[in-house]
Amino acid sequence: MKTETVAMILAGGQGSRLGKLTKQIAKPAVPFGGNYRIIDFALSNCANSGINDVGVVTQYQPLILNEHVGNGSSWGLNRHEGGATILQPYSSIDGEKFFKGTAHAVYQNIDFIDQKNPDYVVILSGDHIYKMNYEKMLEYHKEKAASLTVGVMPVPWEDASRFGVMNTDRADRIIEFQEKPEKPKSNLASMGIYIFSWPRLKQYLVDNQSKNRKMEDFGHHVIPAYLRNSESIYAYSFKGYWKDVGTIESLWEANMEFLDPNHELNIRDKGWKVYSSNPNTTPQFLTITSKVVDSMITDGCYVAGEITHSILSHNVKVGKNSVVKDSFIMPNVVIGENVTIEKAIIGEGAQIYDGATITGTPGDIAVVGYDEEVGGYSDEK
Ligand code: ADQ
Ligand code: ADP
Repeated sequence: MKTETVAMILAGGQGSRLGKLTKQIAKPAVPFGGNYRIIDFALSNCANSGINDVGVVTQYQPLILNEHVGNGSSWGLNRHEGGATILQPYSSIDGEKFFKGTAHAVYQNIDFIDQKNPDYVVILSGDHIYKMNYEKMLEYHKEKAASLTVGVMPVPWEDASRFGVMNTDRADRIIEFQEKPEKPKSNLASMGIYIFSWPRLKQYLVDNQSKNRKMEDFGHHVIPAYLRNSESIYAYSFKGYWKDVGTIESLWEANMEFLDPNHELNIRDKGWKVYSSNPNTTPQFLTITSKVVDSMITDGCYVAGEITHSILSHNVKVGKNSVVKDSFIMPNVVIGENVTIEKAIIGEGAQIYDGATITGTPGDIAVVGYDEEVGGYSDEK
């Protein structure tokens, strides 16, 4: 069985910068936008781009992720051959339980990829919010006869050192690359989205492993090795919304942007649907005391309080005289009566008791962790 393209979604990250929100859950499984989890964007992009063979490489706290992704049928990924396959860290190759880095994670799954015998492998991160057609990038990869194509975007100079950055020639061939440099020479950033011609990548991963050369991370090792050997590496410019929701502030901001009906991350776009798998729950119920404006209220919610410019994920309860403003409430949260929540992210399953006040500022968003309980004291962080 021959597949032209296999996608590998790297979904192992702990997301340590999300603190309390990722203690029990891997970053790609973190809820987003009421109905979704972060990884839904990469999975939907694959489905919409006609890539039906998807490996999801897990590592840290994979339970919720496994449950959520299943066989990929929610994204339409099992309609054809393939579907989504969860790839767990295992110890067979070198006795190590955890994957070391992005390239090592792919190396450990060579058998999975080879079984599909693809020409190309698309490597993606499970923690980005964006809509992108990988098919167009693949066409570009073929046109350039590249052995690697990197998805790129300019970023503000002050952020450049958080990314892999590069310089290109006039034909967009990458001639210089620095992974998260202290002094960036460019603000053209790698999105961590790669298309590799598989036989060549496999050669690098296998040969170097046997020579004991480090080939653990794409940014630190693989791209520099490709450059040293004058492989043809091209930059593919992505124009559109793309966000690494790796910090509390960026996660909050992306949810607030998601609320904006005119935002370019238009969720009602019929031409590029974002799919998810959600529990089957009751319709939302808004009581006579409720007031809801400028907000997304998901199935299973019960609202008796006042919701302004906020997202309530499924099965959230908001009691009487409680006010929720400019906030993102994750699934299964119970908010009592006389509660004030403003500029906050409330983690999945949290309990907010009567009279509590949780308020943040745009630079310092208030956070309640997964399953955390908050009593009637203020400014819980
Ligand atoms: P980072 O995002 O910092 O930089 P990294 O943390 O290594 O790169 O992880 C990339 C993705 O792979 C994340 O989604 C992470 O969760 C996942 N991951 C990492 N190791 C894994 C493993 N062993 N098993 C499974 N999943 C794993 C990268 C590039 C930069 C680029 C940015 C863009 O290295 O050059 O600029 O992405 O965000
Ligand atoms: P942040 O974006 O907050 O820095 P990431 O999601 O990028 O967090 O993860 C940080 C790094 O830690 C990643 O390279 C990931 O592979 C690694 N990592 C995550 N979980 C574990 C774990 N359980 N054991 C070892 N390394 C891990």
